[in-house]
Amino acid sequence: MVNGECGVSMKDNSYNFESKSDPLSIVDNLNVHGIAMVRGFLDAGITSTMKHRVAGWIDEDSMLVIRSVDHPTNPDGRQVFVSPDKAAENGEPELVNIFREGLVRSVAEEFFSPNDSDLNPEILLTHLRSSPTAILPWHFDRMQSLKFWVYLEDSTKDDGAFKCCPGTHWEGRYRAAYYMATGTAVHDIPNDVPDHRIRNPVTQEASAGDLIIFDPDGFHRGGVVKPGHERKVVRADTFPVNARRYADKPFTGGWWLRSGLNLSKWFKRSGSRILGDRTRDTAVVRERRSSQLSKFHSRYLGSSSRNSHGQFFL
Ligand SMILES: O=C(O)CCC(=O)C(=O)O
Ligand SMILES: [Fe+2]
Repeated sequence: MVNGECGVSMKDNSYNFESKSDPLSIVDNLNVHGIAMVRGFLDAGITSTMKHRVAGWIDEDSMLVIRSVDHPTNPDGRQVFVSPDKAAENGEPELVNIFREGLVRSVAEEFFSPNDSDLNPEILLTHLRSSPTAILPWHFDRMQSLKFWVYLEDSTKDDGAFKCCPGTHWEGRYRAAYYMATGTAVHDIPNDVPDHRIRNPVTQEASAGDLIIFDPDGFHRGGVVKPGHERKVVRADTFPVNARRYADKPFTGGWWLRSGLNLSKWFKRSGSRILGDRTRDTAVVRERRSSQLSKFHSRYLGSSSRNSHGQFFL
């Protein structure tokens, strides 16, 4: 690749994911870096309307809240899922206009084409507060998606701005695919990447109204929200239709891959590189808190047949 092409400067190892408000330029950045950034996606007026709306919706009593979820590492944080369609029926069309129409719709279509995707059926409103630990360890997501984030407030390093390692989405993809093909359930994919494996991380500071689009197959995490700081993001996750979820329904492809009939499960050593103790893969399955586990079991593995996208382990 020629120096400087695709926004990469080999000299100072900095990256530029900024994209024009154009689906093809965004998808090009996603393909190369796993992340794209559209500055000034929302104008000041809409950003301020959104801030006002979110302050109302994030309240548990709001009719639009589908469920609230504990944040795994930000104990004082608040996260609720809302339905954009219900909000529109309620005379509040902004979430639909932003996340289910226009640029976001075209990017999702262009990214997954010719496959169909389920475009942001639920929107996650997040308000994270100061905490001594980072917002999640370095990881890639177990379940495949494409994520759209809009910042409601300027977000700097001290506010815990999003971090990622550009280009690692290809590594995450093939890691996930290897585990799934050799009989591991999606919720058991070892996806937490130890810090010493992290190279060239980028902290993506952003202003209110900026849009970040990222492919969570890439290594990512949030920063540390410093005392006196907070982070407010609206996030929307798009899933390719028919992608494997955490739980496999009986007789689906994933269910057969997990069964004893999958020969790759027994012969995976022949399908992988031979490594020594000092060079082996040290990615891990994140330790699950018991409260998360019981929610997880009732939601994904229990009797409930609801095919939800909610996540307790990212
Ligand atoms: O909140 C963050 O900074 C990271 C969130 C994350 O891991 C995700 O959306 O997949
Ligand atoms: Fe994640």
